[in-house]
Order: sequence, then C-alpha cells, then structure tokens
Amino acid sequence: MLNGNKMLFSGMQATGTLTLGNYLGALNNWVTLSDEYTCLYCVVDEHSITVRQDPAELRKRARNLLTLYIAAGLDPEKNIIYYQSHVPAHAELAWILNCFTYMGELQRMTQFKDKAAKHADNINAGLFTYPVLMAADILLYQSDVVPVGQDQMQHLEITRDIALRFNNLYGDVFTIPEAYIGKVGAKIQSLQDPSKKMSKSDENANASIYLTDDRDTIIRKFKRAVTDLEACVRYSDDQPGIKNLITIYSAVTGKAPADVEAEFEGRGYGDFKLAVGEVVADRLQPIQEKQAALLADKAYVDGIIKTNAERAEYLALKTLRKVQKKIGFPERIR
Ligand code: ATP
Ligand code: LTN
Repeated sequence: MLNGNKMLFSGMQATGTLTLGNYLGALNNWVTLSDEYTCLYCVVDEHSITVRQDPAELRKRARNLLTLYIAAGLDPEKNIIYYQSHVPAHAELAWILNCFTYMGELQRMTQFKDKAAKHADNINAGLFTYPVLMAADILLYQSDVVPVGQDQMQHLEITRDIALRFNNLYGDVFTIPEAYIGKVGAKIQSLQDPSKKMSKSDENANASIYLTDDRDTIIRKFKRAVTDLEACVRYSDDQPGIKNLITIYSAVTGKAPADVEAEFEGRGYGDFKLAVGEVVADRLQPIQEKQAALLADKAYVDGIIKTNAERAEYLALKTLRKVQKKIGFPERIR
C-alpha cells in the first residue's frame, strides 16, 4: 500500500486560495517525490487558526485544499492525505515539545515577526508557538524529508534543533528531518512587485496567479506583470521581473533557464509573457477539472478523509506513546 521505507511529510494551510507559488514551490514537488517515499500530506487546519478565520470558510477551504492535493496528482490510496485536526496526537506532541523549545528561539522566527506585524491586533500565543506545532507534525511520523518552499527553511531548522535536544536527553526518539527545496520554483515572486514573494494573502489580486484562475485571467495577469527595461528575455538578478517569469516557465516546462533564453532569443516581452500565460493555463486546467469532479463526489472524498485519518493516527500514536513513556508520564491501565 505505501511506497517506500523512508517517510515524507508536508502540509499547507487552509487559508486563502492557493497560488502558483504554492504549487511550484511545494505541491508540484510533492507529486514528483511521492513514488519514492511513504508520504503524508496534511491540511494543517490547526495552524490556520493562529489567524482569525470564519468557521464556514475555513471548513470549505480545508476541503478545497484536500481535494486539490488529489487533483494535483497525489494518489490518496498510496499517500496519506488528511486533516491535522482529525489526529489529536499533533496537538498532544506539540504541547510536549513546547516544553523543549525556548522563547528566544521562537522570537527569532521571521514568519512570526511578519505575521505579528500584519495582525497587530491578534498576536496570540498560537502564532508564537506555530513552529512547535509544525515540529510536532513532522516528528510524529519520523519524517526523513520535508518538501517546502524556501520561506519555510527556518521552521525546518528549529524542528531539527528541537528533535536533537530531545534525543540528547532521552535517546534516539526522533528521526532528524531534512528539508527538500526544489531546484526551480522554490521561490516565486509577486507579478506586481518582484522583490516580494507571491503570496495568497496579497491584497492585490494581480500580484498572484491563483490555482482557481481561468485561462483568460491567467493570461491577462501575465500580460500586466511588471517587467524590466532591457526588453530581452535574460535570466539575471538585475532583471527581477523577467527572471521571475523565466523561473515560472522553467518550473512548468522543465526547461533550464538558459534554454528558455535561447528559445526566446530576439523576441520581445509581449511574446514571452503570452507563452508563460499559456503554459501555466495548460498546466492548471486539468487540475481544476479534476478538483471540480472530486468536490462533486462527496461519498468518495468522505471515504478518503475517514480512512486516511485512521492511517495517519496509527503511525502518529506509535511515536506519541514512545515520547510519553520517555518523559515519564504514567502508563495507561487497560
Ligand atoms: P500566506 O500568504 O498566507 O502566508 P503563503 O502563500 O506564503 O501563505 P503557505 O501556506 O505559508 O503559503 O505555504 C505553503 C507552501 O508553499 C510552503 O511550502 C511554502 O514554502 C510554499 N510557498 C509559499 N509561497 C511560495 C512562493 N512564493 N514560492 C515558492 N513556494 C512558496
Ligand atoms: N508552516 C507551513 C505549513 C506547515 C508544514 C508543516 C509544512 C505546517 N506544518 C509540516 C511542512 C511540514 C507553511 O506555512 N507553509
């Protein structure tokens, strides 16, 4: 049933509508890695409530995300695709790991600083300990590899630090995970301001390609993308706008940036932007169709949700019980 002995874990938050950045930086790599590992792909709904959510919206988005995982090519029979909130062991291990994490470490997290600045009226303790819950997600499954975009690297490092600290005290309890950052697409920038990452929470809808955008919208957004003055398709840091579009084109087509430059040699930005729009629209269309079909098949998706939560829980409890024993919690009487 499962693919390999090595474990892979990754997750995404059910906040907002996924962008092309999430797809190329994370989801697309998940699909390529899924044959090699035993994989868990989690919808991290518990992380989502670190920022205030509308309950009906959160529930809908979580289901959209779970079906998107499947639509993007992750097989729910081979991989474990589930909601974090369905496996209480995540929150239980997070509590324990909180007691092995220092305030100073958490204060250095750039995501915390960014989110705290953005949500100054709600700097809650969950937002602060967000990385500890993420560490629990990863360590519960003895994960060897964690595919994420560049922006999550700092969270992977703190996860490793927490695991090493725990292992030093109690013996080899946790596998020390490695981050997997894709070669291309690890960081997709905003189409309107190439110095910022493309983000689903950007207020400017033209800055991001959403995975739900239709062909015309995708092409229009690429046409309007901010580019540079040089007017030739060259991959260079002094042309951040065009560099970002080359990164996108490379990640979608699998062509190296130098080959993309050669392909568009002597052609203007207009042609190139249209070509990028077309390859992106071609890639997203079948995913959108498959997702719509899944959302219409309630019984099938509910079945997946139930069995996969049970499979995840079975694995999670093995680690949790071991941890509880190591730290001295009394044994359960059965
Ligand atoms: P938000 O804007 O709400 O903070 P986000 O768009 O940054 O969200 P996350 O849910 O934090 O998305 O990230 C999901 C996954 O997508 C992570 O693995 C992250 O590294 C990756 N990712 C997010 N944005 C990008 C991007 N612009 N380029 C590449 N990968 C990205
Ligand atoms: N913090 C991540 C989402 C996330 C995650 C994880 C990713 C939560 N738990 C475990 C990998 C492994 C994010 O914001 N993208």
